[in-house]
Amino acid sequence: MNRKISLDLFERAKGYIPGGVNSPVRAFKAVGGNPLFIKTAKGAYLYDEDGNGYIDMINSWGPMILGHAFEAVEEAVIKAVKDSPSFGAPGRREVEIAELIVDMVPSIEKVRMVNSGTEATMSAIRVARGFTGRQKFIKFEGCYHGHGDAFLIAAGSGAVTMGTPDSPGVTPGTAQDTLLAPFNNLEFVRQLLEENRDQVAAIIIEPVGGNMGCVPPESGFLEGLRSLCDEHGVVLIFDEVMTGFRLARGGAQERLGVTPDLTTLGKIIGGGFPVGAYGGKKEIMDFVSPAGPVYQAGTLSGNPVAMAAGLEMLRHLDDNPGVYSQIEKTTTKIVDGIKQSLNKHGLKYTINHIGSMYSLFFSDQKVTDFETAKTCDTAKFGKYFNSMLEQGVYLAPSQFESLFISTAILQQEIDQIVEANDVALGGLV
Ligand code: KE4
Repeated sequence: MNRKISLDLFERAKGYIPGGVNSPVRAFKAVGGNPLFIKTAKGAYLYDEDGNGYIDMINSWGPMILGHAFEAVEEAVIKAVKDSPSFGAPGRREVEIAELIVDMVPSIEKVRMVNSGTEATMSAIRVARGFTGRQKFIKFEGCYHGHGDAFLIAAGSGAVTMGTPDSPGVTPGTAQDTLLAPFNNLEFVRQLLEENRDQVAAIIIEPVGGNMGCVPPESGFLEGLRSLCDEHGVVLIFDEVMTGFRLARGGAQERLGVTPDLTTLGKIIGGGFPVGAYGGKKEIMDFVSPAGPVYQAGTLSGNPVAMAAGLEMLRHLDDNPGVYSQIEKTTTKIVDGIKQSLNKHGLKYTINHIGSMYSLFFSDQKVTDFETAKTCDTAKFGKYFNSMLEQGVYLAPSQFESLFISTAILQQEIDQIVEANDVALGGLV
């Protein structure tokens, strides 16, 4: 494929933007090659500046669940922008989307809109600390909650599981309050809570891991976290930035039947616009300013155009629950096709799949946490990724990302995706 314009744009970008991109994973560093600069997208397809078309399996990292340029969302945005893009004052749509989120997500009684998933998780931790008066919180290795300092923490060395900074610029003072545990390891969490009795404000988790590749919780794990949080007076936070409104109308918490105290949201909630949110129990959320003492603010929070996009997307999902069975069936057909190719080529790679999320792991081990995810052959994944790209299928440019299926992917696209997988996997033998 000719990608000269993308290449020229990337060279220009590197002169003005760190790494030439506005978010690191987009630079294709994990897979080799150069990023595509996208000119337009419609339905299941992305089109780069050189006019090459690709079936989109990332869908903007989740938001484009209805495919690109969904007309009802587009119309709502065009209508809203004519009334001015921003007021910096309350608007009707903020009330309407809050009412709808409370109706759709089982655990949310009150919700605050912010501008990204990172803002949502940062704020949720702050309010959990303010509500409990405690400082520490537990996160899980391989779970990503945005780029807030408190989350950029690697597992500490040795028995003490106090975190260590995972990025320059994050201070030891910050890291000392972040405790790390392996995903799907309830016993480890039980011990952490015993060792830090009455010091832990919150446990934050992706109820289905998406940032180490797709890693569902093992049976009883989330239920066990719920019980431990009740026993220790700890706020259970489900980071549903990825899974919210994707795995079910009410997100992973509805699908898996475990109710958190707080939920963080993003991606789909904005219909493609920069929106995040955090919400949950009234008694906790009423600690948030100006109702309570925990400060949090945002110039463009509840922006009318972004609210119009998010409202239209959530309304469509709320009115069309068949979307969820449709994208689950589509994903199952794709996964079954890949499994047939793996068997055909004698490859022992493993696949994790839930709803409209899946990951093909280049490892013969069952992937249940970050340690097992790291056994993957990332060089082989890079070859596979680029072969798929050459065949017009746009995957996440990292082994440690989930894929997201949209309603715009129909039988024709399924057939092309499965065929491309067969060629790409065959090329690795
Ligand atoms: P944002 O700040 O990127 O809106 O959201 C951060 C975030 C929080 N929680 C979860 C579970 C997330 O997956 C994310 C962001 N997801 C990544 C995809 N792995 C966004 C893509 C990127 O960083 O460019």
